[in-house]
Amino acid sequence: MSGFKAGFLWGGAVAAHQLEGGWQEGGKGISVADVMTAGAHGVPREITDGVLPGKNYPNHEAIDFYHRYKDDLKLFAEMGYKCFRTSIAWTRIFPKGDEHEPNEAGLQFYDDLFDECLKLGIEPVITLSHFEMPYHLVTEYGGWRNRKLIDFFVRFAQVVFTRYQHKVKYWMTFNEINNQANFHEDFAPFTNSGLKYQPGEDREPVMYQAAHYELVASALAVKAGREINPSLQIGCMIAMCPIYPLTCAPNDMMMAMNAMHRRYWFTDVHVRGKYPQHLLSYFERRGFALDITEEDKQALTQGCVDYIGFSYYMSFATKATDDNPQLDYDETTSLVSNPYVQKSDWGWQIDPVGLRYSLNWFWDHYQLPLFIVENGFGAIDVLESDGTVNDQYRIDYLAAHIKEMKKAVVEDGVDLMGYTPWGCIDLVSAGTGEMKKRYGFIYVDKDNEGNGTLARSRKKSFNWYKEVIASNGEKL
Ligand code: P53
Repeated sequence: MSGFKAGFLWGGAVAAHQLEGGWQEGGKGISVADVMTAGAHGVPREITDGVLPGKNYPNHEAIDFYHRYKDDLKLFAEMGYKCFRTSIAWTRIFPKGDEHEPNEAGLQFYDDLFDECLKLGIEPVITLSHFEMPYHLVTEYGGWRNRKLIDFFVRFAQVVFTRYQHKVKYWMTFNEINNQANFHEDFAPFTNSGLKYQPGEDREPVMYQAAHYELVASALAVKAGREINPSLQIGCMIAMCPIYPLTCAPNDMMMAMNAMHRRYWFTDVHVRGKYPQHLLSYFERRGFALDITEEDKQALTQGCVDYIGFSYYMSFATKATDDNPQLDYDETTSLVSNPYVQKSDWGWQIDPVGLRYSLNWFWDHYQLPLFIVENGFGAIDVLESDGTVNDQYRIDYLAAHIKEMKKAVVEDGVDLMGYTPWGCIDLVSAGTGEMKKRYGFIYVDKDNEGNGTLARSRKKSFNWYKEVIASNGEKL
């Protein structure tokens, strides 16, 4: 008896913009992912003003899943997937985002994709907005700084809930909505919310305003989804990097608590339908006058999520410093390296125990079913001349995390719905735009410059994960 419940959702996760390609096919509009170039570890992706000639935009072709999904899904079925998490590219359904009528070719593509999944016994798990909002909403409306986006998003949600209600049961609204707590860098505000800042602009209140509109949009979407079909399960999606105090000095502990407040209040609003008092007090202290209406507050209480989906890759650590007497957390300056854990080649701290801690943290706070919808190891893989990839390091990473996940379920009693490792087939990295940062059980022949045959091959981890699923997590 492994402790994972019957029907545990073993599977894999991806996002439309990172694997589909076909960026101009079937009437698709330009998304924010289509104007981001390839970067590298320490080299940010460039956000260009529209699509410019001569630049490398890795998401335009990605791994061509748009044309190859039938074969790729067969490989997922071979591993025994019970579910497959992907997103619906908003720009396939509403190419510009502000149209009144959806694009039928885009809707048909996802009908075909979901039918194919279901034929193979794989349940689709769908994110509505995964770093791929229409670029037109950025240029015309300023992204989520504009309240009008609430209506556009809710319309999109209603269209897809209605269309796919009998094919898709599990949904999430905004992917990693809390990444934008890191608002000093350009990446998270742009990918989460389509925010481009003016030089010298006070970024923080703009981020809170955008997040507020998203949370209202999420709540209205949840409410609409329930009215369309009460059997839909609609969750939120949080990027969980638990923040530890570097030492047991009391102020380090307080600093870590404040940091957790600053990164995870989004979950409070999604789950409880209202803002935590610590954040309202913070707005007051900082003098942030946000547009939060009585109607918004009402909407938030009516659209609480059914479950918490979250990603887990790493933990963070922080410490108090003398120049920060109020112990305010700033994600670009407050993090320190944890001497007790190793790091990946991209500097991500590897901490399997942190997953058990995170599961317990969510469960203690919210008592809602949890779903680990991303976890994985971005690494450089070598394709041997015989076509194999010996990714033992990936197996080690995932096995260590699954062991901790099992302890959280069996020993700690956490209610866990499923586990979908990230990038179950190699795809374009969100953070860097690289192909070289690989997560998959399936190798895709393509490099950072876009060269390669796009051929797929099974890595060593492919057969390993197949056994994990077949044994319901017993054989690690
Ligand atoms: P990449 C930062 C921190 C944690 C998760 O990331 C993150 C990010 C953004 O880079 O993103 C999630 O590709 C995201 C996926 C993404 C995956 O983690 O930068 O939901 O779209 O690909 C891995 O290595």
